[in-house]
Amino acid sequence: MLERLTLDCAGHRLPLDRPLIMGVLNVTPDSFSDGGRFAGRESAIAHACRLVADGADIIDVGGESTRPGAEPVPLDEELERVIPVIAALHTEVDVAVSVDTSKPEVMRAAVAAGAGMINDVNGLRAPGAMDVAAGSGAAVCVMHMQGSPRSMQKQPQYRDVVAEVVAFLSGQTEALLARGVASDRIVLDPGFGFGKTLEHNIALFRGLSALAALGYPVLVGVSRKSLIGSLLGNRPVTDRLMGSVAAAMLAAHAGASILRVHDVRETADSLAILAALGEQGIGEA
Ligand code: HH2
Repeated sequence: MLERLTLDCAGHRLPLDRPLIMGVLNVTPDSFSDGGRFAGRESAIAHACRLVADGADIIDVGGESTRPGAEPVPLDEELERVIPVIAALHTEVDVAVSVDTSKPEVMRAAVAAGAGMINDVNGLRAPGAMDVAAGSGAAVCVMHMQGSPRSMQKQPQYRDVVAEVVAFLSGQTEALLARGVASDRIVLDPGFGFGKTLEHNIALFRGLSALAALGYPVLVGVSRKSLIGSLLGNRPVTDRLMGSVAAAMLAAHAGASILRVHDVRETADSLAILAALGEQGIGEA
């Protein structure tokens, strides 16, 4: 189904013949599962190096929490949080660095500091975001979100969640292509937990193949999210590891190309088993 063999991250080409692991690096005081743990520059860089050693292919640096109810972070503050870390990682680690932002100014500065991917939970809807992303040379992950973090979980509503998410992502893809973005720079993400009820999330997960059918790599981010907690009888965020890894493996099996996770080592181990004992591995034995 996937038509492309590599993802172009500003010249750093990532292979797409196996699921890639995107390790989460939140340089925020308030992220839902690890807020404050890596907010200092030294601890952020040390954690990124640990994620790379554990098997991350991409490090996703975010300076603004997008958990339900989160307040927006002022531009200067977000720049101050993420740019020095991205600049340091550009020289210190040998994997692609992604910036998790919805602000065009942060996108531009992050790419100048060495980011090879722009990851926008707002799907490039901010004025100017589409043009900055298009002109950057970086890979672009376009995510679907209904509403904004402050209010998105209040009463999300869809007539057909899979069809509506696919239509939004395909429209944004057309707009990127029209601005001259090569198709090997585009990644699509249905946005689990962003303006979706548990039922919406389940429908989207089961409908991943409809999204993959657009022909672009699909990113899945379910790590430690409340959807996992709900499916396990309202488990706290500290006790969602096994559920997160199981969901990531199912996503990989359904064709996801990038898994955005906090627990890189456990995900990498599970992917190794999937590769060795999954259908292809047995056929090759
Ligand atoms: N989820 C989060 C943040 N960024 N980006 C993409 N493409 N897909 C996702 O599912 C996604 C994302 C939320 O997780 P986290 O970064 O751990 O939390 P917070 O937003 O509270 O910092």
